[in-house]
Amino acid sequence: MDTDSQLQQQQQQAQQQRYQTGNNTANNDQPLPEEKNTVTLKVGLIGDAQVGKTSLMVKYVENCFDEVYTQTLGVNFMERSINIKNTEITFTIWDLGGEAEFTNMLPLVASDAVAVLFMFDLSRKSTLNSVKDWYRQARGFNRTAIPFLRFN
Ligand SMILES: Nc1nc2c(ncn2[C@@H]2O[C@H](COP(=O)(O)OP(=O)(O)OP(=O)(O)O)[C@@H](O)[C@H]2O)c(=O)[nH]1
Ligand SMILES: [Mg+2]
Repeated sequence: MDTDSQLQQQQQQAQQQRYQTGNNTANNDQPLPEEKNTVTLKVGLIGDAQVGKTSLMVKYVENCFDEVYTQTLGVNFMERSINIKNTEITFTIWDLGGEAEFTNMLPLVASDAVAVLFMFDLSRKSTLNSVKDWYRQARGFNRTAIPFLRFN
């Protein structure tokens, strides 16, 4: 047997072995599984007390609603992930208690957020008036977040 034939025979044997062992990736015949992208987006919820910030967050993350009011003392935090095509998007939601005493924690909620929801209660005009002030203060800590106005 000449050298060319020997070489061909060796190649065929190696190929056959790869099929038998299921290892057919040596020559990149099979595509590798696609890597999953992950993105984390921070969203802030800001507005006067009792406008429904925590309720909105809990509804979005746990799909439940509680009629009993529990005041947020400081900052609440929840997260929810969704998949779009090959990307896992995790929303981290930061919810600031609306009483004036918690305003010093506004930087925690506003900084690095990609979006801020300014919320008010349609049945209380004062909560809409406050939005201007919340917006002004939040902008002081974050000039790039996309602002949304939402009422309940
Ligand atoms: N009718 C009605 N009630 C709501 C709605 N959203 C929330 N509530 C009620 O309003 C009250 C206050 O809701 P919260 O979500 O706790 O308000 P919050 O803005 O987080 O209040 P703080 O934590 O004090 O800042 C609760 O009794 C809720 O059940 C809504 O869309 N409609
Ligand atoms: Mg709350």
